[in-house]
Amino acid sequence: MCGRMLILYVVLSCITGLVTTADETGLDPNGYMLYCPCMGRFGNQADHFLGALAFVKAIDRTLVLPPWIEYHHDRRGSTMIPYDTYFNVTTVNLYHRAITMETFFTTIVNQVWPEGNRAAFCYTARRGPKEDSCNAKDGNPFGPFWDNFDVTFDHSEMYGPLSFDTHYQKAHLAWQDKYPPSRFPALAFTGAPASFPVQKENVELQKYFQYNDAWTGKATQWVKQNLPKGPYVGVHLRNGEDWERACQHVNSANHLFSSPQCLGYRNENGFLSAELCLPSEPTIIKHIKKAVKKVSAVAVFVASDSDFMLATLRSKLANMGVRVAMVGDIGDSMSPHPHLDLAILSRSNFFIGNCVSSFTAFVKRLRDVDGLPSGFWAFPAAVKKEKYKHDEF
Ligand code: GFB
Repeated sequence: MCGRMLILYVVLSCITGLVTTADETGLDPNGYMLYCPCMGRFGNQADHFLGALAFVKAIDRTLVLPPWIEYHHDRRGSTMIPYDTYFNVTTVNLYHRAITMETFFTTIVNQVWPEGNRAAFCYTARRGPKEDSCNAKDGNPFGPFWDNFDVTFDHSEMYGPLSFDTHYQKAHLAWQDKYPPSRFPALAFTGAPASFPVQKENVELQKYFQYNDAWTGKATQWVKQNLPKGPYVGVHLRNGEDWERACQHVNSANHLFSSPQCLGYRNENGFLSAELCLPSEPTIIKHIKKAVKKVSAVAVFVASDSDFMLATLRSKLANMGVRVAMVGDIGDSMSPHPHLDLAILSRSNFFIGNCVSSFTAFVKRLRDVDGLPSGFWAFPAAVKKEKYKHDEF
């Protein structure tokens, strides 16, 4: 009986891949993958994370989950926030084996990736103090990121022309061939091995990228304390100075940042416009009114990087009897935080976001996992309405 159980276990393990996850030392014989999410702020890093997740699965190494890199107005440089401060590591492991970078560096680093033979991986040489090098620690956040873990690189590995798009070209075989774990137990990338915006094929991986209980709880608590009981509409107003400048490029390209999320990756649903990027007040009011009616909302939750338009919204929506609220308003005991906004937006009964913004894109993807409806300012444009495949409102 015991023997049969063992055979069954071995067969099952081979099928599920368990046998390759760790040898008797507890280490992954297939090796590890590390990267610096060195481009952009949270929305960009989140897009990259999904690509990195698809890539690490294809090359079948353990993902070392990097901390989030944050930039604060009141602090110089960058701050590293462990992955699991906001997100759930267990759900990532449902897709592929992963450990946090903090765990990696406090437990197994010396066995896996001892000092003295650490390579930094980049597609091609980066500009910096050294010739023909990844210059992996040159500049912010590159230097501070690796310093956070006391990493010094001994040499560079330029991996071009290998690709990290493993969906079409069987690229993973080339990686495994060129960089076997026996010689390269850890691949440490100078930037994320992923594209921005997220590749269409990787959007669905959002289901493994979920808030932890602490942040889900904070959002629930905020809603309970600050909104009347009932459905609410969540809106993202991206309108700071950086955004105004970025939106000036709408006429010179087919896409800007995350615009494929509504326009389609090949513009099959429409084209960029100033209104899509930086919607006018009438557009914002019109969409919110429609959404409030659609879900019989009792409140509107506003998130913004700059102008929350609270006075305007309260006055224009006065006859609809909805409360208009934001985190950190007078009397609110909770402090504003991008992840609190994201978590509250992600569970609203209807969400209206900015199609061009990757901050919006994160919310939209989270909501899609739960089948919650979302829309975008000024989308669909009237002319493309018949092609619109998303939630109409
Ligand atoms: O996340 P992110 O890449 O989104 O960068 P976009 C925008 C940052 O602004 C966020 C803050 O990470 C937040 O720190 N932010 C934006 C917000 N909206 C909100 C909000 O509603 N609430 C709070 N609390 N914070 C693009 C970048 O930003 O902006 C491009 O993708 C470029 O790389 C461009 O920098 C100008 O995609 O919206």
